[in-house]
Amino acid sequence: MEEKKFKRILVTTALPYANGPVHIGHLAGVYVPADIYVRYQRLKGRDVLHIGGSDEHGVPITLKARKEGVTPQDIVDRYHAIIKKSFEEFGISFDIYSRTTSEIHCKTASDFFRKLYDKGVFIEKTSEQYYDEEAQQFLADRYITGTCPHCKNERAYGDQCEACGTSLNATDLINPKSAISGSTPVLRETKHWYLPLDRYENFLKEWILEGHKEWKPNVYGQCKSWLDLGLQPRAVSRDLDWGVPVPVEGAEGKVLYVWFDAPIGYISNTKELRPDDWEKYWKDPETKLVHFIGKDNIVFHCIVFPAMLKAEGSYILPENVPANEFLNLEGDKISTSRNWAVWLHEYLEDFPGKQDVLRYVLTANAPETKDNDFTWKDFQARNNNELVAILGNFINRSMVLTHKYFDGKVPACGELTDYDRATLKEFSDVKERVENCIENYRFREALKEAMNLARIGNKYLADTEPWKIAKSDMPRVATILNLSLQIAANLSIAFEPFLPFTAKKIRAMLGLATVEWDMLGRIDILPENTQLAEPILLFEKIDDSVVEAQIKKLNDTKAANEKAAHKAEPVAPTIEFDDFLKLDIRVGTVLECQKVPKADKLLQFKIDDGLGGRTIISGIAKHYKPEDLVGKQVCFIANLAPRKLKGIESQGMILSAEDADGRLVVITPDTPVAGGSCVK
Ligand code: B3M
Ligand code: ZN
Repeated sequence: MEEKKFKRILVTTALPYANGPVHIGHLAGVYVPADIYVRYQRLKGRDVLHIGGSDEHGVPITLKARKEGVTPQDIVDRYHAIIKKSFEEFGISFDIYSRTTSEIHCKTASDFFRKLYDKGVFIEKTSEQYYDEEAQQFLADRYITGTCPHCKNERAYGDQCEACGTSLNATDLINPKSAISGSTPVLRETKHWYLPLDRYENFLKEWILEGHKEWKPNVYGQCKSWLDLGLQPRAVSRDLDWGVPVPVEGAEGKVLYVWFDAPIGYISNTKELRPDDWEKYWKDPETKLVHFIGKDNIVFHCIVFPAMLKAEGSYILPENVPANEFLNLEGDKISTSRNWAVWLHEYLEDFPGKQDVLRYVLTANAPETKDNDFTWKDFQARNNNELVAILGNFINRSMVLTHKYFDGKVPACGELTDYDRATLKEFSDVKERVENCIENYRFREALKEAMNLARIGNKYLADTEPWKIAKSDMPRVATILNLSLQIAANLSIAFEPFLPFTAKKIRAMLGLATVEWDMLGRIDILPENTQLAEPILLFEKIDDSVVEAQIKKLNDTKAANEKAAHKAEPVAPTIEFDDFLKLDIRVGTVLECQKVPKADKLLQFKIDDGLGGRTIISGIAKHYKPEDLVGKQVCFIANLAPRKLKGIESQGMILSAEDADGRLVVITPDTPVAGGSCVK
C-alpha cells in the first residue's frame, strides 16, 4: 500500500481564523485526528510534516478590530498567541505553527497570484458594488442589510434572506444599509480578478469523481453535488485594506481574497520550516498530501485550491481530504457569538493536567461520519468507566504488584500456560487493526482497538489473580506480572498517538526510553530486571459535582443569551387591530416534507389545512430534517398571495421563531388541534 507509493507525507490542518480562541469543536473536527495521524506516522519512522498556522486575513477580523477600536494586527496578534498556546497545551504536535501575516507568506501568496496572472489564468471583470462612503470601503455582501424583495423581511442580508430562504445579491435589497456605519451605501464600479473554475470542471470531475472514490462519503458527496451543479468563476480579490495586496499595477486598495491566500499559507509555512527542501514536499509526486479540515471547508480544499494548484502547474494535489462533520455541545450547535462552547483555555483552568481525558472523549465520540454531541455526562462516564476503570486500573495494578512482590524489578517470564497463550493471541492482531483504521482515517475505531488491549490486560489480571498465589507459586506470579508489564509497554506505544501525555507517563514508569510502532505486539519489550519507577495514578474519578458545575455554566450562558435575544428593539412599526385581522393564520398538520432539489435552504411541505391540502415552501432546511417534521403541527399564513420558488408554487408561509443565532424553530400548538383551526 502506501509505503510503496509514497516516500513522505505532508499533513496540513485548517488554519483557524485568528479572531477568537479555539474550542472543543476545532479539536474534535480537525486537530486531534490530524495529531493522531502524524504521531502514528512518526512512530512508524516515516518522513512526515504537520503544517499549521493561523488565518489572519478576512473581513471579520477587520470588523472586530473596528468594534474594539484597535488595529487588525492587534486582533490577530492576540488570538494567534492564544490559539498557538492552546494547541501546545493539548499536545497537537505541529512541526510549525505560523501565521498568514508573516513576510514569507505575503511574498509566497503574492508570487503565486502573479504567476497565475502572468499565465493569463484570471478573468478581469468590472462590476458595480456597494461602497460605504462613511467608512470609506466597499462592503462584503454579508455586511449589507435591507428589505428582502420577496418577503419584505427588513433584516435580510446582502447574500441571503433568512426569513424566506432566497439567496440574494446585495443589489436586490430594498433600502440597503451598511452594517458597518449604518449609512446608505452607494454603487461604485470596481474591477476584480476571477478564477475561472468552470474551466477546471472536467479536470476536477475526472480527478475526484473518477480518481478518488475512496474519499469519505461526506466529502465525496459534497464535491459531487458542487460539480453536478456546475462551477462558476470566483473572484479572488477584494476591495479591502487588510490582506495581501494584489500584485498588479492599478490594483491599489485591493487585496487577495482570504480564501485565495489562506491555503497558500500551507505552502508558505512549509517554506518557513524547510527553506532548503520544501519543494520536495509540494512538488514531488512521491509525497502524500493530506488536508485535515472541517466540513464547511470542503469546497475550498477539494475544488478551489486544487484548481489553483493545477493552474500554477508545478504542484501535487491532495491524496485525501478527510473532513469531519460538526461536534455539537449538549444538543446545540457550537457558537462563538452565543458563547456556546467549551473553550480550550477554560477547560484547562477547570481540569488542569487532564488534556488526555478530553482528547480521549473527543476521539471516542468524534464526528467522523455524522454530527455528534459532546455532553458533560458522557465526558464523566468515559473518564470514570473507561480511562480510570480500565486503562488506569490495569497499569496501576501491574505496577503496584511488581513493587510489592519483586521490589519494582521486571520479573522473569517462565513457562506460559494455555490461558497465557490465549490472551497473547487475543492481542496479536491489535497492531494491524489499529494501523488499518488510522491509515484509513477511522480514528474512533482505532481508539477502540487500542482500548481493547487495555481490556485484555485488565481481564488477564482479574482472571489470573496473582495476589492469591503469592504464597504458593512465586514463579507463576513472576510470569503473570512479566506478561502484564509487557502489555503495559504495548499500551504505551498503542496510546501514543491518542493520549501522548499518558503514554509518556507509562513509559517513564516502565523505564522505556524510546519506542517504535513496530514493537507493538511483542512481549519482550521490557528486559528482565528492568527497574520500574514508583507508580503514579494516570487518571482520577470525576465527581458528579464537577460535571454539574460545567452544566450549570452552560445553562447560565443559555439564560443570558435568551435575555439578550428578547431585549432586541421592536422589529416593525405598530399596527391597528384591523391590520392584524387581515392575516388568516391557521394550524395545519404536515403530511409530507422533502428537500427542494438544488436549494439548500428550502423544504417543500404538503399540509393538511382542513381545506383540501396545500403546498408551502419554507426556508428552514438548515434547521430540520424533513422526516422529523412529518406529523408535526405548524402555524401558517393561509391568505398570503401564492408565489413561485424554484418553480414550485408556495401557497402560504410557515411561521418560525428565530433566536439570536439565526436558528429557526417552527411554531406548533401546545396540544394538537384539527387541521385548519384558526389562530387568533
Ligand atoms: N480559516 C476557515 C475556518 O476556520 C478558514 C480555514 C482556512 S484553511 C486554509 O473555518
Ligand atoms: Zn425574504
